[in-house]
Amino acid sequence: MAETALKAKKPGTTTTAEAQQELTDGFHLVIDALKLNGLNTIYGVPGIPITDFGRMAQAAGIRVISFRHEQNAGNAAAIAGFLTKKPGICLTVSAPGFLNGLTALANATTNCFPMILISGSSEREIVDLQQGDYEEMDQLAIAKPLCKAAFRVLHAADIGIGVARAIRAAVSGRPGGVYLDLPAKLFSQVMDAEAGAKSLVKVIDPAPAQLPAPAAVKRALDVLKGAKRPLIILGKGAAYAQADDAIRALIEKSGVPFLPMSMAKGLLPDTHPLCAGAARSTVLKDADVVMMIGARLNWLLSHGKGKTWGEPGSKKFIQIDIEPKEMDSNVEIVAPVVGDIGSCISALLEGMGSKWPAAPADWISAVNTRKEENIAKMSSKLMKNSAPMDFHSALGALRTVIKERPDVILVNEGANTLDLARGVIDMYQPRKRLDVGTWGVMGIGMGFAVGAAVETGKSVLAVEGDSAFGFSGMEVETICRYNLPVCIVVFNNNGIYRGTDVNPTGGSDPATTVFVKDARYDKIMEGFGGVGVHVTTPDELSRAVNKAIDSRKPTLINAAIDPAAGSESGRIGNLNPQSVVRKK
Ligand code: ADP
Ligand code: TPW
Ligand code: MG
Repeated sequence: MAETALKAKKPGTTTTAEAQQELTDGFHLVIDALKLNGLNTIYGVPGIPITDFGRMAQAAGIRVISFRHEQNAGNAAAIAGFLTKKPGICLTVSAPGFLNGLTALANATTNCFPMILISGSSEREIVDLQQGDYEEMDQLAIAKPLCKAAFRVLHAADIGIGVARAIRAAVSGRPGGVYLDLPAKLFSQVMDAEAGAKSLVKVIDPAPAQLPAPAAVKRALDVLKGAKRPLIILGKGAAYAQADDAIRALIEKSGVPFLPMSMAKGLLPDTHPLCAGAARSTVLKDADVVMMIGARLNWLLSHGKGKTWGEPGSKKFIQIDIEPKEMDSNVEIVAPVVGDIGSCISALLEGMGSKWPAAPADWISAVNTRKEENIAKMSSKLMKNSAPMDFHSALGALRTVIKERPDVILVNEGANTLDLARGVIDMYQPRKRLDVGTWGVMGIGMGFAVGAAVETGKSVLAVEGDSAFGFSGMEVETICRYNLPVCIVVFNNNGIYRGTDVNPTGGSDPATTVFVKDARYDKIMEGFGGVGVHVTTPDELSRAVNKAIDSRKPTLINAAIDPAAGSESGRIGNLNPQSVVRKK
C-alpha cells in the first residue's frame, strides 16, 4: 500500500503531523486489488476516463500493453486467461471502446476462457436520465447478456469486493468473461489509506476443485468397460484444465484412441500411437462409446448426430464437464461426470484400478489401418516445392518447422488456411495451438499472438489467411513497439477463400470476395521497423520462418498462394447456404 498511497492533508485540518492522514483513491485501490491477486498484466487502449489509470498501473509495476483497437486487446486478455487459468484483464474507455472490447468478451465467454473487461463509464446520474453525457451508454445492461457476470462499483470502499467477485466469477465453475463497470467518478474518490488497504480481498482458492460423485465415476467406467469400439474426445476444456499428466495416464492405461479438438491438439502429441486425428471420420462414425473430456457436442461435432456419427442410436456418450447444464444438450449422455477435469480424471484413474482390460485389438487395428491410409494420401501433397504454392505445399513447410520447434505457439485463422493447417500441422505440446474456437471468429490473430507472446515469452507463429489477418492487422505496430517474438505468415491467395471471383455484372467493381491482387503485406511490417519477407516457394517460406524464430524479431512473411487453390468456406462449405433460384 505504502508505495502507492497518497500523502495528503485531511481537508480543513491544521498542518501538524498528527493531523496528517494518509489517503488513497479509486485509481490506487483498483491497481492494488489487481496486484494483490497476482493480476500483473493489463491489455487495453487508453482514453477518458482511464488514461491516468493506465499510467499509474504502469508506474506501479503492472505490465500495461496498449493496443490499436480494443477487440485485439480483449482477445489478448482472453487467450491470457486460457493459457494461465487466471483472468486476463482488458481495459477500455466508455461506450465505443467498451463495445469494441465487448466482442472479445462475448467470444471469451463462448469459448470458456476467463477474462475481465474493465471499462470506464460515464456519470450514472446523466446516463440514467439519458441527458447526453460524453460517451453515454448503459454499459452494464448491455454487457450482462453477453458474458458470465457483470458488476458495477460505485464506492471506493467496494473496489476490493468488486474485483474479488469478478475474479471468482471468471475462473470458478465453467470459466468465462466478466464485465466490471467503473464509473469515472470512482477513480478519484478518496478514502483513508488504511481502511482502503483493509477493504481489499485476496481471493482464496478462486477456482475450487469440484469433485465428481463416486457413483457417476463408477457409471462412466462401467460404460467404458463395456465398449467394443471406444473413443475419447479431448476438447479445449481439457487443455485449459492443465491436467496433462493425468489425461495422458488415462488414455494410455485404457488404450483408447483419442481425437483432439482443434485447441486440444498437442495435449498428447498428434504423433502418439493412440491419436486418431488422421482417422477422424472413421472413429466418429464407428465408435460405440464416446467419452467427451472438456468438449461440447456443438456444431463442431455435428451435435452428436447425423451422418457423421453413423447409425442413429449406435453410440453411448460419457461426458466429463464442470458445467452440469451441458449434459444432454444435444443428445442423451448415459454417463455424465460433473466436476473439474483434474479431479474427474484422477477419480477415473483410481476407479480403473490395476487390472483394466486392454481396448479391443480389432478396433485398434481398424483405426490404425485407416490412419496409415490417410497419412500416406496426404504426404505426397505436402512435399511439392512449386510456385505458386498451394495450401498443402506451404503447410508442409510449416509442419516441419513445428516438428523441429514444438514449443513454438501456433496461432491460426482463416478458412482454407485454418482448416487445412489444423489437419496438416501436427502439434506436440499442450496449449500450443490457439485458433478461432467455438464461433469460428476472424480477428483473433494479432490479439492472441500478442497475448501468447507476453504471457509465455515463447515465440509465436501466426498462420493467417489474408482476409483473417486484415481484421487485426494494425496490431503489427503493437508487435513492433513491444518487440515481441511474433512471426506472422500471411497466406495470400488474393481473397476470401480464393482470389479468382469476378463481378457477375462485368462492371468495374471487384467481386465481393477478392482483394487487391498480389498485395505485399510484408511492407506493412517494414513500415513499423519489423522484418518483411515475400516468398513464393515452400523452401523460401521455411527459411524465412526459421530465421524469424531464431532472431525473435517481429516478422511478417507474405506467402504467395495460388489464388485458385482454396474452396468456398474451407471445410465447412456444407454450412454455407447457396441460392438455387439465382437470377441472371
Ligand atoms: P472444443 O471446442 O475444443 O470442443 P468446447 O469449448 O466446446 O471445446 O468445450 C469446452 C468444455 O470444457 C466446456 O463445456 C467447459 O464447461 C468445459 N471445461 C472448461 N474448463 C473445465 C475444467 N477445468 N473442468 C471441467 N470442464 C471444463
Ligand atoms: C468476425 C466470415 C469466415 S472465414 C473468412 C471470413 C471473412 C475469411 C477467409 O479468407 P482468408 O482464408 O482468411 O483469406 P482463405 O485461406 O480461405 O483464403 N467476420 C467474422 N468472422 C467470420 N468468421 C467471418 C466474418 C469468414
Ligand atoms: Mg485468403
